[in-house]
Amino acid sequence: MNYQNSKDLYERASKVIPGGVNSPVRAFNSVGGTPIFITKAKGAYLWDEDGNKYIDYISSWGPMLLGHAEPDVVKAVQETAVNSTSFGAPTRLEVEMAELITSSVPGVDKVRMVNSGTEATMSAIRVARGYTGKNKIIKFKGNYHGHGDSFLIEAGSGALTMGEPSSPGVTEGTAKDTLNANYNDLDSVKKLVEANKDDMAAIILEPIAGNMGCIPPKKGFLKGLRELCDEHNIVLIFDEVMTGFRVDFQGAQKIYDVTADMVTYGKIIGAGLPVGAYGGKEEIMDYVAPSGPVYQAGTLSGNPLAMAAGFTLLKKLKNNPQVYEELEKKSSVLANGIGQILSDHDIPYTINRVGSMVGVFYCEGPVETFDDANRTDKELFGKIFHGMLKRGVHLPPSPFEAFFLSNALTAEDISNTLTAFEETITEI
Ligand code: KE4
Repeated sequence: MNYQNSKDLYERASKVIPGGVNSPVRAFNSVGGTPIFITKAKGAYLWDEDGNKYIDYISSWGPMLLGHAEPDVVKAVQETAVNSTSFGAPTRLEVEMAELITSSVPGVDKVRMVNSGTEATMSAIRVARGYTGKNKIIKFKGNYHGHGDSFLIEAGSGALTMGEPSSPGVTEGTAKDTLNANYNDLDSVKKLVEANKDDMAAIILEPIAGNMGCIPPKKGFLKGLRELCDEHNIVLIFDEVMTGFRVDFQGAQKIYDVTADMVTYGKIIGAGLPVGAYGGKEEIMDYVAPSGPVYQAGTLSGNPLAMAAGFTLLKKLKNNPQVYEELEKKSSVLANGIGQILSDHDIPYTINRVGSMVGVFYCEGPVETFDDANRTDKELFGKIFHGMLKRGVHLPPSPFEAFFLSNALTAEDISNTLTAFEETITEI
């Protein structure tokens, strides 16, 4: 494979963009080499600046559940754009989008649209603090909730691979109100709550962790958090930016039958356009300006293009529930195939999967916490990443990301992926 045009572009980019990318994980820092610059994508495929074609397992980090350039989504954006791209005034589609979300997922009586997952989570904890009058929040080591100051304390995803347990620029004042517990370890949460119970505003987590690879909640973990929050008047926030509408149309709340007090969304609800959202019980959401005192705003929140794209995708998912069964089958074939190849080559591995979120760890299992995930063989991950890339398969460029499958993948794509994986492992 020739990557020359990507290399040239990366050199130019590095002169005018920090690290040459607009989001750190795209820089290939944890796998080495030069990031691939994409020119177009269709269905399950990406094409780069050198004309190379790839089977895509990033799906734009989640949004492309039905594949890239989904015709109805593209048509909705085109038809909306001709009537202007933003008004700064309320529109019908924002009402329909909010009605669709609140009627589809548990526990969300009202929802506010924002422009990213980060905005959604930042806003959700501000509302939880305003509603409870308390300051402290608990997050979990290895969970990532975007780049809001309160979360860059031993965050997962990009911040994790940067090797910095917390980012410079986060003040002591901010950091002191964020407490870190261990994922899947209820006792670690109970200890923090006991020590801070008069000042504990919220517990926020990824109900299925996707930013330290894929790590599902252990049996009883989510239910235990729910009970702890009920006992101490703490707002339970499920960050479903990644899992929302991916693992089930009703998200992780449905799968684990635990209803949070607030839920955050992103990615799929924008179908690749900048959209985030946070919602929850009416009594909490009515604290949000202008109905309540907690301020949050956004020039482009509920933007017509983003609503057109997201609403179209969510309607398609609502009307075609078989998508989730099809994704389940494809994901299972992929995960089992990868496991078989690693087993045949006596390579220690653990594969965690929830629906179309797949985590491959190159270490013995179980992988249930951040420390477990951190045992993965990162050097081997990098070799496999590049072995697959040169064979036309673009995996997420970080051992702390999950694979994101789209339903545009065919059985042949999965088979070709497994052939590339077998060749890669044999070559290493
Ligand atoms: P954004 O601000 O990137 O839209 O969303 C932040 C966010 C919040 N919560 C969860 C559970 C998330 O996974 C994310 C963002 N996910 C990463 C991928 N793991 C985005 C990729 C990137 O940073 O470029």
